[in-house]
Amino acid sequence: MFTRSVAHRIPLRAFKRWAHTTPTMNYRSVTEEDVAHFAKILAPSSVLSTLAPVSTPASELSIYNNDWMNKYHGKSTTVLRPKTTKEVSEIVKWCNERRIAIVPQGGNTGLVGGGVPIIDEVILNLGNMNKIRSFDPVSGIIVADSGCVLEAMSEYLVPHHYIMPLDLGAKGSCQIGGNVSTNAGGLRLLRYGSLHGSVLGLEVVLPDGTILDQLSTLRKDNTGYDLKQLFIGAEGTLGVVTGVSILSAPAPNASSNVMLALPKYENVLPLFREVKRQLSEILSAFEFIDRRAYELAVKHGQGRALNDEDVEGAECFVLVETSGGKREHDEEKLNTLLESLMEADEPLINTGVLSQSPLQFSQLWAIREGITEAVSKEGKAYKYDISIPVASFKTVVDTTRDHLQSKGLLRDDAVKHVVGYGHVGDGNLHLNIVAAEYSPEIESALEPFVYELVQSYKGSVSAEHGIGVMKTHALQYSKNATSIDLMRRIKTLFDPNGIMNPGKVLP
Ligand code: FAD
Ligand code: 2HG
Ligand code: ZN
Repeated sequence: MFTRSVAHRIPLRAFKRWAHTTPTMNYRSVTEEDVAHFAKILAPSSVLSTLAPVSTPASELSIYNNDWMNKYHGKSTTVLRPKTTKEVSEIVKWCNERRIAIVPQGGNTGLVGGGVPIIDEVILNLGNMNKIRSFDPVSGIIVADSGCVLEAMSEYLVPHHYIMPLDLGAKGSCQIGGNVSTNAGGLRLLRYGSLHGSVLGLEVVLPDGTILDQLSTLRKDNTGYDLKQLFIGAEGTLGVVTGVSILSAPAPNASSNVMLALPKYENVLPLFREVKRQLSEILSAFEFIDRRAYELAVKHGQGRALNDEDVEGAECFVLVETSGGKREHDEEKLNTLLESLMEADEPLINTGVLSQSPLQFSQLWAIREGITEAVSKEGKAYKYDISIPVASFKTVVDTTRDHLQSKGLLRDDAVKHVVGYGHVGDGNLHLNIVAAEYSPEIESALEPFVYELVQSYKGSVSAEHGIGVMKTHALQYSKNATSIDLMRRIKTLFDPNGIMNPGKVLP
């Protein structure tokens, strides 16, 4: 059986200030009295605070105050790392009564600044809540603390022949509670669907400290409103997810992948159609990488470069994965597909590099999964995670590049690259603008330009990463006023004091 190789652990980058105007918020800062209280209800190792009586050095808080891209920075004095749901409840109740704002934080791999404070909110990091609570090998339902790291859950399932229904490049650090709270998509959505389908139940601490126990393990439950759905993708604005019940999937007996090199972007859609038609039930991923994104991945050592002759003349690449029940059957289907693609009168592909071993399988995946890391090694990334018609992926990348060129910003000391990659099967493009530095000039050239472009396709300004702090002003491009008003009323209903992750999601 093939298994995906262990993913790279994600280094959290060093602290650096970012000149960003911070809104003023009417919350009370944490005091020494609050810290003394937290120290009474939590184990000593669960309270980090620069304030007395704990007095942690500020440097120890920097990994919690700064996001993965080192783009968003908070100034929290206090990080709490509870071990139980009861502890979370007591913290939240105390904060609510005293109007202290809270940022729930998982693995801090989010790409929209949702998991770090805007000012000095308390950081409630779930990393110490990391136990699998139960697993049923018949149904495949796994119930876990929200702080379980995604990769650890996947490893737990291996001997039981199950896999998690989601997978992403950040698997070594992101937590299931963070995944649920962002409604993370990732590399398996094409096969297993979104978390709105696979999450069966949640345990959530509401903003007044009440524990909402909806940790159901039922596949079917039509008893009124499905409240858990509200927390999936709420980005910590409605409560703190402390437990997750999720349906895992039977592990495939055989997996394979192939990197296809395409002479032109226009071939992606016909190729997708043909691949779906021929592979049908064994197709498990169809990922897009444009030439520049591929080159960045290779430049920064992600995966193993393809041979020059396989890359020559390619405008873009598609990574196809198959997962099925019988190796011979799946290999036959994949080989037939490749032969028919290569032998066509007008071939849609130049070449295909088929993995021949588990190592090669993971090396091909590492090219795709490693682009995010490569981009951040290359420079400072402006990330637009958009849903648009697949046919317009290239136009959007090219139009953005042309726009930056017309502003005179496409140069080594400003915008170095404009790249596109993403999940073709889900209509999700990752448009990344890689700059030498974050600068107001580049940002104002990009926004609202990109959002208007997305709107012109009736697309979504956030396909899978969420709104966080980055896109609160852009929500209006994908949600109408009635929807935003309803969202606000739901927020007020759950969190009348507005303590839960203020400044995120809602404008
Ligand atoms: P955090 O970053 O800690 O938090 C994210 C948001 O969720 C914040 O708003 C936070 O307040 C909230 N939150 C976290 N935990 C809780 C909780 N227990 N209760 C309530 N709210 C909570 N995303 C994708 O969708 N698909 C991808 O393919 C993908 N690939 C990535 C690859 C890399 C290399 C990186 C760095 C990121 C990638 N991401 C991807 C983005 C990110 O990993 C996901 O959004 C992930 O789900 C965040 O999980 P986390 O535990 O790190 O959450
Ligand atoms: C991916 O699909 C992630 O690799 C990250 O969602 C996308 O880096 C990005 O912009
Ligand atoms: Zn993605």
